[in-house]
Amino acid sequence: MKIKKKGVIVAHHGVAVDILFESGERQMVQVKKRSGHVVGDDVVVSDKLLTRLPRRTELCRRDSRGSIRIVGANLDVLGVVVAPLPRPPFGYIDQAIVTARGAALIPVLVINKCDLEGSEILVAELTATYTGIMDIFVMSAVTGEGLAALELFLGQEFRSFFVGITGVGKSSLLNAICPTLDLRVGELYEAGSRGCNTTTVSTLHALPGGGELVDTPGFNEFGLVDISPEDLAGYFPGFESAMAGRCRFRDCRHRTEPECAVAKLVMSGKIAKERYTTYLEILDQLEAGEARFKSRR
Ligand SMILES: Nc1nc2c(ncn2[C@@H]2O[C@H](COP(=O)(O)OP(=O)(O)OP(=O)(O)O)[C@@H](O)[C@H]2O)c(=O)[nH]1
Ligand SMILES: [Mg+2]
Repeated sequence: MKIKKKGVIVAHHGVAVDILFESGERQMVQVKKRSGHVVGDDVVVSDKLLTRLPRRTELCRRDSRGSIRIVGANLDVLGVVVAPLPRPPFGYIDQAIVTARGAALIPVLVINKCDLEGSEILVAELTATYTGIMDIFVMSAVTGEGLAALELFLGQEFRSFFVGITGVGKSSLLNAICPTLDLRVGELYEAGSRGCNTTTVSTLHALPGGGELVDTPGFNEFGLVDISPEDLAGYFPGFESAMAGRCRFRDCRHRTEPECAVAKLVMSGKIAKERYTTYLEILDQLEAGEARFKSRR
């Protein structure tokens, strides 16, 4: 009888996946180039034949070419890592939060490099916008400031996934939490530098204080997948209070439609004007993507 072993994919190297079995043993198993397996996938291996088990959650994004990429499976938390340098592109944090909520993951914001001069400005900006919307961790992978609070949070048996543009310090943070890992980190970031990816493969690691964390290659685009323009407001950070209210039209996109619950809250100041403006810009992008998709069919 063939022996079946259950494990989890801890890294994907194109034509092979690295599997950690329940016994603690590890094995590389060959897979087809576009097998569709991702880090976090539960698998059963029998005689080098790999079967993927159903996913509990799935994190996807749309890249700059418009293609959908599944980036992780069976996750609980999406940690959006930002830094004063390099700064997050416009809409990045909001798109990440919308994606996390759409995929039933808990979003958290990690503001790294708080040791850098001038970082207070970014911290003040982001805490003003996102306090009450998600947990915010202000920290430095270099000095260790704020690390204990993040470790405590991640240690709740969560499987967490860090995203953020290249150079914000995702691998440095994981190294600070697990000093034995020694992941490769990039050169010191300088303003205006091209910012090539240092991390090229997503890898899953067990943390000493409990929980697991996936380090990922930085990506600049966090295009939304499976979120329709009508659904966007329901996931949009800062619009939580509007969701109890009802718009006149069920497919209201909250632009200029009459009797719109979101517009009323913007008028009364319960939704910040800046939040509403950002929502409209992301809605524009989503509608443009929808139009492109329709014209291709
Ligand atoms: N001052 C300061 N520098 C940091 C901190 N964290 C990381 N860095 C530096 O930022 C640069 C990039 O760090 P990485 O950890 O490689 O960044 P990354 O997000 O993993 O980048 P990719 O793998 O390319 O996506 C390195 O030179 C780090 O030393 C921090 O808290 N403070
Ligand atoms: Mg890295």
